Amino acid sequence: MANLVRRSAWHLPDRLITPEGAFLRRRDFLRQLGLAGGAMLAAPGFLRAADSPRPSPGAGYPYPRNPAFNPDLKLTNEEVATSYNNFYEFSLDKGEVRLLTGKFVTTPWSIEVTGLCDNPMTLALHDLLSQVTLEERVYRFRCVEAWSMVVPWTGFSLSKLIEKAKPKASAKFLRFETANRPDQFPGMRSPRTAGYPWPYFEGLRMDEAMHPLTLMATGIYGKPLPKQQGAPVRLVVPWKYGYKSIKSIVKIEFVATQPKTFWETLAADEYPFESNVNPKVPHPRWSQATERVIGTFDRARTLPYNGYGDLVAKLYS
Ligand SMILES: Nc1nc2c(c(=O)[nH]1)N[C@H]1C(S)=C(S)[C@@H](COP(=O)(O)O)O[C@H]1N2
Ligand SMILES: [Mo]
Repeated sequence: MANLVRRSAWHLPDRLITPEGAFLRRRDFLRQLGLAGGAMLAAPGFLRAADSPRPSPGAGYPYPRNPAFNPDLKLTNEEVATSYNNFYEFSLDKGEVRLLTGKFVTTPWSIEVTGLCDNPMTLALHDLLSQVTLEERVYRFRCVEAWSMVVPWTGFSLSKLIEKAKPKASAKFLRFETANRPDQFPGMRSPRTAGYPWPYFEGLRMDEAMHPLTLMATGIYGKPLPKQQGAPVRLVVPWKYGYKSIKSIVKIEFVATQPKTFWETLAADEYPFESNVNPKVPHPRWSQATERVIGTFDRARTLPYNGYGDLVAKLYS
């Protein structure tokens, strides 16, 4: 069984292959979620476990790793992952981003949850974090530019926050927004990018947002998120191209119709709303069949849904 999986679906360099143990633990996880056999549940089992209060954002690291999430994948070197960033509010140059974050203030921080819901709220991040349980998950992350990494995120399922807000039946999508701080984000003022449609915004369907894989991340490599990675809280949607994983979120709005996104506004034919990782659909200007695994000399085959098809393909059938 594991062999079959390796040969047919997981054409990755040896050390990126999910060993059998991890694969089986993952099946257990799917069963827990009720995803293995059929029905897609909105608020599955493990979410209920998430009730013990936790202290402020900086505290508690590292949080326990959830063994269901491919824990045996070889992690991208931390120094590599945290110095190679797409965060256009700072720079177009991935290596430069982290050097330009000096003025960015990430505490205190609050998130406004608004729109079509019965319980709109503006929550201080430390209050929100006292109401959820953080855990660590190792995810593959695939940028549309055909590079990828494997990193341990710390966070909680976005569904927990959505449930608190009590969305109305008319809420079919979520719209996310990054902080709007030209004084702290040099890319919002620099000639090449000042004209972009700031602040950065993204969107998900409600079922995508409720999916247990969809993570609100507050940490990486067992530490609070560094600024260049989207501190203090960002989205991670591992089966979609990286730009869907919006950083430094200040606002989440429930809306009835599909919202526009930052990248769609800039180039709709290149960055459509859905943007699921798909090796068979090339970007108009390059192939998506393979990816450069940063921090290594490997090129890996890109997997449909970035390897999460068993968990998410049903959303698109
Ligand atoms: N606010 C904001 N969020 C963003 C971006 C950005 O420029 N601004 N870039 C996106 C892109 S293209 C990618 S690949 C990921 C990169 O995340 P990382 O730097 O943590 O690897 O962030 C995404 N989220
Ligand atoms: Mo990206």
